[in-house]
Amino acid sequence: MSATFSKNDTQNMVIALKLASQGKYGVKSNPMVGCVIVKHTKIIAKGYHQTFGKAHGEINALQQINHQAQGATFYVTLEPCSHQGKTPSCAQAIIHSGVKKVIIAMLDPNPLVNGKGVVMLENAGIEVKIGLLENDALTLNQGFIKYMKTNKPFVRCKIAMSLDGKTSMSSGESKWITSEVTRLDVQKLRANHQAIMTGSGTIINDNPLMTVRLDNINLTPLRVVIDSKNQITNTSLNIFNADAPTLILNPTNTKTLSSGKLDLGNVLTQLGNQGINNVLLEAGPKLIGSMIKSNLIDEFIIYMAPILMGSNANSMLNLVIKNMAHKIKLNIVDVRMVSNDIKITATLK
Ligand code: AOF
Ligand code: ZN
Repeated sequence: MSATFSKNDTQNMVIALKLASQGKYGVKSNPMVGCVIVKHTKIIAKGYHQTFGKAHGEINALQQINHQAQGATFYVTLEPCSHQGKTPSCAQAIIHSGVKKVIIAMLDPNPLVNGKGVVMLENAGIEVKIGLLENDALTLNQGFIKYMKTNKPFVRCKIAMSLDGKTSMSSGESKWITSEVTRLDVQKLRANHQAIMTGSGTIINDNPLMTVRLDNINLTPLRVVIDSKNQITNTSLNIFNADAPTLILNPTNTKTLSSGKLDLGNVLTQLGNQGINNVLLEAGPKLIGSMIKSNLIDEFIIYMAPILMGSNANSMLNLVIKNMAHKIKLNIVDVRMVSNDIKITATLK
């Protein structure tokens, strides 16, 4: 039977989730985790995981009350860790603080923890309830969860297109399809990813920077270029500037091959092994086609501008689909306006 929660419980977990999201620019491959400690219906401490390798959310909250939480209820967005990692076990710290009850949004998919944190708490006589606002917690840490379950990062594919589904003119020209406001939205999207991935075609045609350029935010996601034909030779291209690190993957410099060709699944596993949990794919129709074919895209963000680009223009996808039986089905999960453009969030069915 699933646990039941009060309105107060929900309110406290909403606060914990909001706190967690404040860690988004600092936690890198770790999960965002937030928590609140409540005594006699009053919040006595709040915390979140701020920086990769530093104190977990639970410890940041416990520190505020000198690790004294006798009889309190602890709300946390992820199961407290049972293991000694870069930092000591949070479940242990919670037990020592005298907490009476722990309410958890979701279990930790990390095999080092997965359920063991709950067992530790319960063995110490603490009441544990799991599953409050679980879907929100799952959405918050999509990248961390995907990596823990598959060793591959979560891949979000961003596309800017016209209302007739075109992404560039036949000459390659594509500046600009969407509005300036939308382009700022894309900058914010980049800031939420650890890597920005593209293909050699986009690099050669557009010479993009592929960096995050937002006021007061200093983030340098890894620029990853899939260069399956060794075409990137010009070292004065913008991606080679000092603003962010760049990784060019071609058949001569990588171990991610299968039968002599770059294997995109292996590329993602390699990125996952480097501590990258989420990737923003900003590529042309060829690479998007290959990524779809290999079933490597988790989510699309499509910005659709109120323009028509005509029949000579290139479409978002270079992938031949012969008949309707083979059409690729998507689930639209969100639609909203960004200035005059439509922003569609969709997942593969
Ligand atoms: C976090 N922050 O607030 C919580 C985490 O390498 P460590 O010692 O930092 O441990 C990382 C693991 O700890 C992480 O993969 C997750 O399973 C668990 N919980 N991690 O970074 C937190 N509560
Ligand atoms: Zn922990």
